Amino acid sequence: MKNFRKLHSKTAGHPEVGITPGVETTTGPLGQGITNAVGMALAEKLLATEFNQPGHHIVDHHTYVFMGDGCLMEGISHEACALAGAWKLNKLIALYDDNGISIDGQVAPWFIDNTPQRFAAYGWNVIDAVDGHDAVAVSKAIADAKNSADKPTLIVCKTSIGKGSPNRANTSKAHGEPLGAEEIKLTREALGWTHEPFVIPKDVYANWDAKQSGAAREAEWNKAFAAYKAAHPALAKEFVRRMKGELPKNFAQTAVDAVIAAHTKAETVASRKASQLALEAFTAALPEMLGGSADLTGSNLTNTSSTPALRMNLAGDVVKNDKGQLGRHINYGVREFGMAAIMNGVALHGGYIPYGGTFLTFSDYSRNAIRMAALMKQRVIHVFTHDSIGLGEDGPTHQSIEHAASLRLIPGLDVWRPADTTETTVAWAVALENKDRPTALLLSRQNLPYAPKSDLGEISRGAYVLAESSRVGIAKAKAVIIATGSEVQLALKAQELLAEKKIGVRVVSMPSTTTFDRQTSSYKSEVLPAGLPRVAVEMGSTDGWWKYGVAAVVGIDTYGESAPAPVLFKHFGFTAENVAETVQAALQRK
Ligand SMILES: Cc1ncc(C[n+]2csc(CCOP(=O)(O)OP(=O)(O)O)c2C)c(N)n1
Repeated sequence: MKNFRKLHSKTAGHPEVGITPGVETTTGPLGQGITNAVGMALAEKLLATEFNQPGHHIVDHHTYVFMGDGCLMEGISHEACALAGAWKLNKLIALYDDNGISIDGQVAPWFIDNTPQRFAAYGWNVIDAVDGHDAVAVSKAIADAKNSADKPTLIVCKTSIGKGSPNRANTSKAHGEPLGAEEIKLTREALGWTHEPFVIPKDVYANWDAKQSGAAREAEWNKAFAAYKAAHPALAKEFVRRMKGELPKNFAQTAVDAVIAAHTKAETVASRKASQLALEAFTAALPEMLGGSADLTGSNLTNTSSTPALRMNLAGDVVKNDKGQLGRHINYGVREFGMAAIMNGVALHGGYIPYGGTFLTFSDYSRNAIRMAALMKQRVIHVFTHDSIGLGEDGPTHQSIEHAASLRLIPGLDVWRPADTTETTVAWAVALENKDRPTALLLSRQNLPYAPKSDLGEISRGAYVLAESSRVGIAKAKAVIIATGSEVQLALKAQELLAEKKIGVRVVSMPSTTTFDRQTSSYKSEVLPAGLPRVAVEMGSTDGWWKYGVAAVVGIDTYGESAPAPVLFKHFGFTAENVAETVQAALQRK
């Protein structure tokens, strides 16, 4: 504690997972902790359903969460807690620090919700008016909560912020600022606390020291697991693999097979459909994949034949479908932010690789949870479809402009915008293999013709030479066109148009700038040779492209329009002719 908020200390300003032992999630952005907890409790319930056997309850724990007024004011708490009720997460126990104070002061003028009634309406068990300073009362409430057979429990703990401080208790001044020497003195007197700073009295230490009892509980579990392993060796092995987050040994082969199958079929489909085709293979091979969509399943195409919808019966048990399969595609409802932060909780718990879909434009709703996944190094995969003006008639509210560029700015997040079935399959494989980073897959609504390619090995490096100028009969390239996703087709057509004018260009497909940026400088300069002018083509903000030393960007820095996609492509200059002219202009300027 002496190092509180000092550089590289274990006691950061907000607790961070992976830095401080015992911290299970990084919290700080209010409302996401409770939402992570819902994800953790869901993971526990699903794992228990999958792995527990009669007489062997190896997955059997409660999920506890502390939350304050701030968490409950945040909209995301509504998204998450409504789902916790619907999913009957009876082993989720939330303790609400009901002190009536937030940073601006007494919350009464701006927070008048009847919280117990609100949670009862979500289908929660509510234990109201517990004295939060009375450990025995809280303990009794927790014991009661554990008896809840089919509902999560909210324990409303009435507390005073800064209890004991004569002048600061029950005021927002007790929230974050130090009490100061004089008030500390008065508080010590009021509480009768005579010990020196940082001295923990022996009896207090002994009461809080859980090393022995914890070790005993751990030994108990290890014994139970050994018995489980003896009775169910295959399941036990699979459980260990799943909890370690390791892919099955044959995954690399599964991925190669899926990529080659996509390449061989060379289908013309939307990349969202290509994603579903890849998912069909990967969800069959990976029982840990836990899918979902924020009420856009038919648009995001996140479901497959091995991922039926997750459903609970009235008792709260996960039910099997008529084929005997357990549900593992989640209808999150229209709750993008909730979905993203619940997926973080699922990933943190372990045992599952969560993925979920919505339209790319609504990634903004999820954005802070995506950022948290990156900060926490969690493998969470976002399926963002309808990735550009190519969605057409729905218009500017739904057409992503700045989203690809802004997602690429999140450190530690991989962003893929694949051009066809093969690139989409590679993107999925890399996302699944990237154990310690989240991924956003940006996918088209509209069909994309297959981009013929000779080498599949370099796609996973984020960018590769898709078509040398020799493809169109010209020995030497004078320029490079860099394109992503749906615009790779434009680049190939522009290459043909330029060939008619005896101008050779190389087409580089760059499905993942974030992945390409991590490659060696020699690979980068192989793909983007020095001296050749570069033109980037992407239906989105031009900002991010200048770092690749481009001479021009065919992009879009305004909002889109509502019209059929082909009309919009022409209107905004996404034609092969315009790309070719832009390259010619760049060559003339050289
Ligand atoms: C999303 C988000 N918005 C704002 C903040 C800044 N903030 C930190 S604590 C707080 C008030 C929290 O009030 P409450 O939960 O009642 O905590 P208490 O004052 O009782 O400690 C705010 C606004 C934050 N951490 N996260």
